[in-house]
Amino acid sequence: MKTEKQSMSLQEGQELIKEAQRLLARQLESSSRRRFLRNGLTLGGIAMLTGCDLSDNTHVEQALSRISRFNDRVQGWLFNAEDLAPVYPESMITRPFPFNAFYAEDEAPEIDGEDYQLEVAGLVLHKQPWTLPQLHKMTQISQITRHICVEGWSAIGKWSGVPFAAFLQAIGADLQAKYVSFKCADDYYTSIDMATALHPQTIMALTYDGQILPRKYGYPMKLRMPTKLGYKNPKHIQVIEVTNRFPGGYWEDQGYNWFGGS
Ligand SMILES: Nc1nc2c(c(=O)[nH]1)N[C@H]1C(S)=C(S)[C@@H](COP(=O)(O)O)O[C@H]1N2
Ligand SMILES: [Mo]
Repeated sequence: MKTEKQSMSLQEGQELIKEAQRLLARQLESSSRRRFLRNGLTLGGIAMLTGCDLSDNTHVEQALSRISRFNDRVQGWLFNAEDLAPVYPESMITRPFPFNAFYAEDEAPEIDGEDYQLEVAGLVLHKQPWTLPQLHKMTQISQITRHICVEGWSAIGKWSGVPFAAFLQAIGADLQAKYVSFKCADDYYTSIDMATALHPQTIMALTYDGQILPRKYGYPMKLRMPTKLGYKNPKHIQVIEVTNRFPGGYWEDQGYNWFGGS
């Protein structure tokens, strides 16, 4: 029996693929991933991956979001916990380092460091909140890495803080869990895969360029991950949760690719 999908003309099919590729190109910012999809996708491939009818726009959107989740899995497989992001000399630090958020710089949250309590939740043994002095007492590391924003700029900066793997150990996190999610003092939230959480260059940054993390860059604490794009690096973190339930994110829920590797 002839289904509607099979009766789509070759030209319609090609149009659909072009539309899919345009949407994907917008959605997936990493050029290597884009190449993988550009070369790898055919209409049959899309239908097979998603198991869904591609004859209207809603279905295309749904298919694309499922492809993006498929792409998350591919990025997860390709991610090597031992591969380090490039590091740079002090002389290459970008000054001034750009500010970015979904609001203007003077609207950045104002957080009182004395009252600050970092909540930990989910699959962790020790749920006591953390104060700022407690975080500063832990062993700190420093790194100069490149931050890449999908809005078309990148900049080299120097952050120091607590290796996130050490913090996860300290709170007795279930390191087999799939996700770590972050809620911030603004409306922003995000989540990452456990492999990236445990990556040696993933740090809870408490300083920027030798100074206490300035308000605009995420005071009192941000997660700095040179292996992820800018929009996945949460500033002003208030709650950290270890979970197996997919948490999504502020930009990710609007179509940005969830894995967001750089
Ligand atoms: N809490 C919070 N974190 C955030 C954002 C935000 O709007 N709110 N924007 C993200 C984006 S898109 C970028 S590029 C970086 C910018 O960080 P910077 O101001 O330190 O350069 O923060 C990321 N983390
Ligand atoms: Mo960004």
